[in-house]
Amino acid sequence: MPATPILNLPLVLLSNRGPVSFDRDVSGRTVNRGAGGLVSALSGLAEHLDDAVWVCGASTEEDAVVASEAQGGSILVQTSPYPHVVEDEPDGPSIRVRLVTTDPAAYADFYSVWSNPILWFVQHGLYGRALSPVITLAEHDAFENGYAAVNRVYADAVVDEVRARGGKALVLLQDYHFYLVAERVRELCPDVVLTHFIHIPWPGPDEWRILPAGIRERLLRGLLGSDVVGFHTRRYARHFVLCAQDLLGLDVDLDNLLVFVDDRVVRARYYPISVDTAALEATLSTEDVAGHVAMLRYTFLDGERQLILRVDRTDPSKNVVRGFLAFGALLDQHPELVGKVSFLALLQPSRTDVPEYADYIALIGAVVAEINARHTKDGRQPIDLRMAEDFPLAVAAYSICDVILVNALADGMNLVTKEVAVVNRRGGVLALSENAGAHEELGEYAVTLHPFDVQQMADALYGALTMPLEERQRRLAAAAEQVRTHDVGRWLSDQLDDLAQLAGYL
Ligand code: GDG
Repeated sequence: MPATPILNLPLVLLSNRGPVSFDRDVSGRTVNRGAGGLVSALSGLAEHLDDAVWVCGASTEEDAVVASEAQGGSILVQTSPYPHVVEDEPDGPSIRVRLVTTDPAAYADFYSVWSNPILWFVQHGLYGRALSPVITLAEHDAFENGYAAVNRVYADAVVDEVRARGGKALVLLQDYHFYLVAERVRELCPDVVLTHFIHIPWPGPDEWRILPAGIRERLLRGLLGSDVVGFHTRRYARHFVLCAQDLLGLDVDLDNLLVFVDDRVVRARYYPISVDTAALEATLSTEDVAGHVAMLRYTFLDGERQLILRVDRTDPSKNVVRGFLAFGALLDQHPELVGKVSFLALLQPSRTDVPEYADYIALIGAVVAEINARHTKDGRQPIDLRMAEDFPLAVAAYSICDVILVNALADGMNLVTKEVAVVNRRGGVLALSENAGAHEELGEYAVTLHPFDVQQMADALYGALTMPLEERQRRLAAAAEQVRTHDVGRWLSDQLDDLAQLAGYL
């Protein structure tokens, strides 16, 4: 939990998805708590403070109704024992939430033109460059009237909340949707302490040159409105400082990760995000998970058989197709493994409105069908591909796999790797891309993958499957220890300690 002195400052959080969202069923309005370690860590922090508000996008129709009822203000949500809105004094942990609505056309340009396709693709190095991206007047307009306009609306909501607290607050901004917010908040509220944490990779200056100079400079200037820009790894933080030097011509101190802008110093820092280990262990011990474990063991692990697992969104950055090609090569080159090793892929369809993502799902299906046709033995197909959202099933599979395959082309951190390290009970091997942020922390316990080299990945999978059990267990225990001592609470408290120092509270 946070360093106590920072608690003297009110807190304003901003993220695209918030801690709760509203829906409607036959019984009336329902409140759902947001899932995931980030939401629980930040909610945990906000619930402990006297004065905190979470600004986020209205993501459902009912959210928009709630926002309009609140007339642009915030609502108070008591989060335990079940989430519900309260009018005055809560009798349990609570959090203030301000749901922001924006013009639907502007939001579409912000989200489905700039944030998800363009920024995500630039930052994960997904563009082939020969033919994409093509930046036309439509993209320029979408930047101005979508990304920049929506950022202004969110920044103004944050400014409103800061001013309501006397103009001095700790402001925590999250992710690539809001690169222009910090600059505007600082301009209007010069006494804030501002940090912006970025959950995805930050590439070097040459990748950013894909974007027009005027746009990339605005994005960087926007971020430099922060006091601290936080990343998962030292590599991304260095890239950010290099971008400030190379693309904006600013003075920097690369060793200490500092950028000198106007009369201020902006710090690039790295705080590797992590998982809520206690919550994960609790999920592991539920009956739901136990039922899945029994079924998975029965299906995949009778006798001497082994299981390779992957759990990912169907995002091209996760490199699912090359992962299957590597598995196909493994079976081609080691026919003795056919019938003995299965590959379970639990994939969650993602961003299917983006053409590249829809095409990618089709390609995954075709590659799996081809490998299964080539290597089916005794009626058993080597790859079991399941497209579904089922977190308990994922946790069950984490606990009994022999190898977790994480071969992302680029991945900010990759929480799946950390989750497997904590809950696996079978000496599971982490087969981990050198381009996943998690590799900086866990690479020494993993089998390293080169995500473009299918042959190297096939060899690495073979090495993982044939590694002596003792060695597997030794590596897994060390990885689990690293994650347990650096869980999501640590991610947050390290940031708050730094900010407390900056604000002169320690
Ligand atoms: C972004 C960055 C960074 C799995 N199956 C289901 C499900 N999961 C959970 C996993 C894990 C999470 O979803 C996925 O997290 P990742 O970190 O692997 O990947 P991204 O979604 O791309 O996350 C990433 C992260 O932000 C945090 O900063 O690590 O690099 O790209 O926790 O166990 N969740 C649900 N249903 C499932 O079926 N709801």
